[in-house]
Amino acid sequence: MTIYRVIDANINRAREGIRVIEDELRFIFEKKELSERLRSLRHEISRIPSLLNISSIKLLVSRQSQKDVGKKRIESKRKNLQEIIASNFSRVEESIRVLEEYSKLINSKVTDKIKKIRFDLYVLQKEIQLSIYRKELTSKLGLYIITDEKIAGKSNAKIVVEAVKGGADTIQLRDKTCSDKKLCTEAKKIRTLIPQRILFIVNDRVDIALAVEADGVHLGKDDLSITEAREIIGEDKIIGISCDSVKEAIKAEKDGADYVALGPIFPTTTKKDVPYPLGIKVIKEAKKKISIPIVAIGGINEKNIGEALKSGADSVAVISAVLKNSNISASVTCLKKYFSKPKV
Ligand code: TZP
Ligand code: MG
Repeated sequence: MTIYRVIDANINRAREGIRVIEDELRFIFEKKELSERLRSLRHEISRIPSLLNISSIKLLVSRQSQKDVGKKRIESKRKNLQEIIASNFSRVEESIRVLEEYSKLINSKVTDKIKKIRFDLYVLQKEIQLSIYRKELTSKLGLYIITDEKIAGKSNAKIVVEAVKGGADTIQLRDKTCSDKKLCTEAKKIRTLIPQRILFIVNDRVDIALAVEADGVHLGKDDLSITEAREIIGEDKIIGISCDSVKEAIKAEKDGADYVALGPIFPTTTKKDVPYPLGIKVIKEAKKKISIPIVAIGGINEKNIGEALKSGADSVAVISAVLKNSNISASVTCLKKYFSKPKV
């Protein structure tokens, strides 16, 4: 039957498309759970012919690749990894729709099962593409400067202007004493001072991060949970979380955090309610167990930043070593030298 040829082509197209996405998630983005969910959908697709009572031999017999009139069509170009995923999802969803339609001619009871696969794919596509979008954002965390008006003896806005000038990659607005009204006004102003290439994170306050269109929020132990914050802030924003052990970092990744701030690595006087310094070894241990970025924090300065980065920290967050210097911009530039140029 000629429709077997259509079924064979679309089963192959769907499985191959899923494999492309699966491998990108598995080997490039290291998203184990998402890649496994795709794998199980791929297996469901492989079972469609048998649900339609078509043997693999019959499908092979129907195959006529040599005389396929579409075989010489030129493949489209891809700009980046996200585009590879998007176009392969379209390809897979289209194939499933074709299978769905043709299954109506063979056994309409199977049609509903195929339709369910298509809807599972839509859900998974959204989750995968947004999670990769956030992964790409967090790959830019780099030198992470946190504001503190008391330590700097300057306004948050002034700190931000100098940090931007010095070459900060991420700026976090952290002010635990300000009123809501003032904090929101300040955050709005700061949003205008931070160019798009630099990440802007708001500490503690999911509502304010959302209101000022920051890139994300940073949570601690007394703040909303990751799940609660995600519901409010949405899937296109970063959620970072403070952790003081490898165990906490593993849990944070499972709960859906986009990065962890791990520390204090070295002695610090900036934050009082923190445990004894964890030392460099915690970065090495966490690196083996989690795949989201690790931001080393606590007592980082020019003398130890190199060691933190060499131990596997993807980013380094600094308060006093930068803000205590009257020339914030110069001290940011000095720390920035320890970050190698991004790999192309
Ligand atoms: N979380 C863990 S240590 C710390 C925070 C916010 C303070 C980091 O400040 P400093 O001055 O860079 O040690
Ligand atoms: Mg907090």
